[in-house]
Amino acid sequence: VGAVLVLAACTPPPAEPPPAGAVGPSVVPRPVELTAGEGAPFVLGTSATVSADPELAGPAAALVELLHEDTGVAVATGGAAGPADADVRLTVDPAVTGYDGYLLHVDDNGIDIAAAEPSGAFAAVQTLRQLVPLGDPGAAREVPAVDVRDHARFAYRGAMLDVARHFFGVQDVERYVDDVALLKVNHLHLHLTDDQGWRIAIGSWPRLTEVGAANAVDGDPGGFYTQDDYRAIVAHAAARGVTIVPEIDMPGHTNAALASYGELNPDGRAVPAYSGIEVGFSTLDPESETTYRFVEDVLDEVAALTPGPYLHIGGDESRATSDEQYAAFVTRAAQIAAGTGKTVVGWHEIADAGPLPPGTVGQYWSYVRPETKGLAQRVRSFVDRGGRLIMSPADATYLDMKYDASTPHGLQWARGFTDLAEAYSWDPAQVVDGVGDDDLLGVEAPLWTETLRTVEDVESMAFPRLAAVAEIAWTPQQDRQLDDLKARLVPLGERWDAAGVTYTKVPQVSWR
Ligand code: TNX
Repeated sequence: VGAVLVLAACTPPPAEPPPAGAVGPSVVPRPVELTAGEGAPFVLGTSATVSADPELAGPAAALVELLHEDTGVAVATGGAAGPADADVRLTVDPAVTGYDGYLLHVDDNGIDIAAAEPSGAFAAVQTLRQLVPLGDPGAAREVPAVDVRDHARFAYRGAMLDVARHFFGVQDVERYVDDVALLKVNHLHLHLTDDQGWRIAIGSWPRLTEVGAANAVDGDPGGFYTQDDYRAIVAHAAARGVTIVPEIDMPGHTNAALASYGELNPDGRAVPAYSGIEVGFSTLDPESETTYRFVEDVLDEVAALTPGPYLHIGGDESRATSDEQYAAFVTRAAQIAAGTGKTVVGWHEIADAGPLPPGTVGQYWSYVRPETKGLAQRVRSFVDRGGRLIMSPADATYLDMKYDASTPHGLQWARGFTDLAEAYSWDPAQVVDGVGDDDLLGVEAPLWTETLRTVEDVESMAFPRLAAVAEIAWTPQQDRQLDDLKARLVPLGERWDAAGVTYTKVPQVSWR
């Protein structure tokens, strides 16, 4: 980190970016290897065809849909004279290595994508989209001849959306899935429950949404997902190669549940709904068997809706329980979660419980330079117990922090403003002493929504910073340079404009 910062500080200010059309192929996150080809470009005509090995039908379907959305060109599956004759050909190649690894070759004869797994082909689809020039809808485009060999640094590249403080409907969440998938983010963590709202219908505890979903921060309208809504989100995400990670936050951050059912409260009485933004005041009754029946019923239903491997049990900021009660609660809740067959994930505080199920993943949300005494040892305990870590340092990855004093929404508690440089200039393997690449599952950028009401608010906070965090999670550390990222954000910004994605034109980038 130090070296990157020093370099950035000594580098002269970036030159004006070249005019539109003159930039070479530009992709975010930066691929491991991208070589411009010598030959002629591929002319993507006013209609195009895609063929794929059966194992890659998912990414091929995504390409057909997205390429049409991006260009207005009619795109269909199959080739005129057979699969080999299609414009884009997706082939399984077991020799392609690395997390979500793929090869992408473009010449005047067509476009070839090779990957060992569907996840690699999904990544290739997003690279290809960024190589297709913008143009009038339906018009032919020249895709530059190029050779890409690429794979991710980390298996888990995440974004989190808090749908509890403010509710975001199915369409908004699906739009955010599409937004993050462009950046090869492959997990969307949904923070489904908090003090202000419970957002997922649970058949065995219906008052959670009958009562607990009505509210949001500032008394704004609430809302919730029926189980069918939730399945629709999961399916939409899967069609983009994105896994949904559901979070039920416990034992704190539970006022909405405590308002719905008196028997979950330590004194047996339901509390009023909460519309403020304080944290740390609520807790499920850690001494009551009813609580554990509740936890089991809820986690069973959520796990049944979840094809993905992870189940997040929260565990943050539980300041209304004693240390002993907290440890005992989390130990049991984690066991119940593991009993569903899922890998347990929790905010890093759950390190204080134990024993945790083997493989439990901790999500680190302290700072890039940890301040809390003893934190490194607590965080390393996940690795010692056979689990791994997701890095979400709040002063770099919390997308709800203001960029600067001009940001209309957002908070500032995580060491003040977070500009593009701060979001980008850190190395996940240099945060916690003794935690290196092999101990990391990946990186996630959470977006808390106390101050955010609309999907435009969400996008303006996420972009461009999520592009920086996604690149940290994808691109080798030695290949990342802030000035280079800034140059590649210029054409990405034009893509966001064309797609109607709201982003913040941070002054550090020479947006066109
Ligand atoms: C801390 S980070 C929280 C959330 C807030 C967020 C606001 C964490 C695990 N908990 O409850 O929404 O700060 O930035």
